[in-house]
Amino acid sequence: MPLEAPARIVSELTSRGYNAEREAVTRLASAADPGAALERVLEDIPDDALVVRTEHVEAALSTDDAGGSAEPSSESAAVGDGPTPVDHSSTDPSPTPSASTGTGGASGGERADPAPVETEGSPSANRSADPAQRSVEIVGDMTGQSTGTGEYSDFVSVFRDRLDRLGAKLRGRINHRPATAIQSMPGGSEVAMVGLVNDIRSTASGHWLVELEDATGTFPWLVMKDREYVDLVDELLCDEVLAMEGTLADDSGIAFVDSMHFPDVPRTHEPSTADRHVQAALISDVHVGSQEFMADAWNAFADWLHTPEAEHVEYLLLAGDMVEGVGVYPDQDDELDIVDIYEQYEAFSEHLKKIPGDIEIVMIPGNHDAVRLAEPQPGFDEELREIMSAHDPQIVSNPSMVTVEGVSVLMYHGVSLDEVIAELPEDKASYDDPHKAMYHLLKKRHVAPQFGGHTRLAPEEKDYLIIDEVPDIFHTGHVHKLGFGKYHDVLAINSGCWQAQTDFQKSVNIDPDAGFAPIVDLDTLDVTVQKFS
Ligand code: D5M
Ligand code: FE
Ligand code: ZN
Repeated sequence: MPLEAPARIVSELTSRGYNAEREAVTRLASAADPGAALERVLEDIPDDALVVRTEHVEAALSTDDAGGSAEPSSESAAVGDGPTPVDHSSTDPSPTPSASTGTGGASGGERADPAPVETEGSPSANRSADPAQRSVEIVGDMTGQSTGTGEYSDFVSVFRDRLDRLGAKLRGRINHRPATAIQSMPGGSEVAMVGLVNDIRSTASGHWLVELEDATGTFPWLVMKDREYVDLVDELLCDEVLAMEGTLADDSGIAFVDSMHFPDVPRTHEPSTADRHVQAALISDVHVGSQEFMADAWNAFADWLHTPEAEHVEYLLLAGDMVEGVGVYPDQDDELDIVDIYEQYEAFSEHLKKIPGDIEIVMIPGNHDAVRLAEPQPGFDEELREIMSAHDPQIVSNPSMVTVEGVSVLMYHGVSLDEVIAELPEDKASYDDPHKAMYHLLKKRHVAPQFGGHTRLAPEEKDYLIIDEVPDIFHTGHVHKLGFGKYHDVLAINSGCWQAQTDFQKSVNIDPDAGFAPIVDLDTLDVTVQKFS
């Protein structure tokens, strides 16, 4: 087995019961014959050592002939907010030769003492920062909390909860009345209502009729085609919560809309940032088990995480579709590399082990994963957790709010993005700009507003899909396109995927962004994109 890749060295050491310092791995990787160097290190290492340290490698290499090597490289595009200046056209990154000096110059960071070694995950490559500085808090994980039985009453509760909680964000802004009260007000009155969108249809004369529903009943609102806000009708989805203000018609049977209000992210929103320079990689859609899974790109990513350049990447957030699954789409079997779902997770776990053991991993399931399809999706069951336990990832529900060193990240797989993109005009939401589709979910303060389309919703006592607190970062995947930008200062990132184009995607012209890892600076919320394909 060629051992030049850091991740493979780490796996080899792990399989022999050792953790390793990052620099030790870097040195081994750049030895002329890493396999022989590793054997020599293990021959010489003291019997009680659990961690292969730089000095062990140095001692072994001083009697060995250390040669140069090629390190995997990646492209990076530094960007701030705004549209996505990712270079999609660039070709494969060429390896950057880096000579091993054998004197300690290769690794970044000024590490005085060896940092404590993470022992939970399999592989370990020391990040120089003190792991005690790390923190991950989870809010809204509904794993094990599901109470829904699919009864009609559950649907009633979930929509009542949605109207109550999203309505609360609107009621203070307008002088609203219940639907039944509006019906009995005199014609010509100024009226306002908070409700769920029940129906949207165009009238014979080209105006729009939007029916709003609240706990008392429904009321029709007419949006005139020549009003400036008619454009907003294009953005509406059924079952979202909004408020309308307007004037009652003479017979009080309808109101003419003067303004519309959305729960939205307040313009005053100021994101929190981490107190130190630390980064998170935000990825999704690995699709292990698919013939199109890009193992080489994944290995290059894992290798890169072992390099000094990635030293500040201390978190990996994975937004679903770990595996390809079975029976997700018709004829999917023809494209499977691994047909057994458990074996897919076992293979995924092996790929996860290549990620340095001192990176914290948080993951949620997606629609290809082996959990219920209806959202919210609970985190994986015990059996699957056990299969994926080697790296000790935190596994939470889809969606969940994950606060990393003070920066809140709303993780959601993103199935509703298909719906948003299908329903809204191209300039407002498209596969090419997936982050713009995400903006609409932020504006509606709900990750999957429309019930009964692509997105399957599980009725629960409460609506777990509401975006109650404004996140600092909104992270989705699913559409296999990379895009990011800011909406009212919330960073929206849709990560790409690790699966090359499937036959289905070819048939519908989806050209996936595969093999990219967006890296977020948690202290500035700036994004850089690393390319591994
Ligand atoms: O989703 C990847 C993207 O491709 C997402 O936008 C859905 C779409 N997709 C992929 N295959 C199909 C089929 N067979 N029908 C409809 N839409 C599809 P993913 O969740 O990774 O499959
Ligand atoms: Fe996917
Ligand atoms: Zn998906």
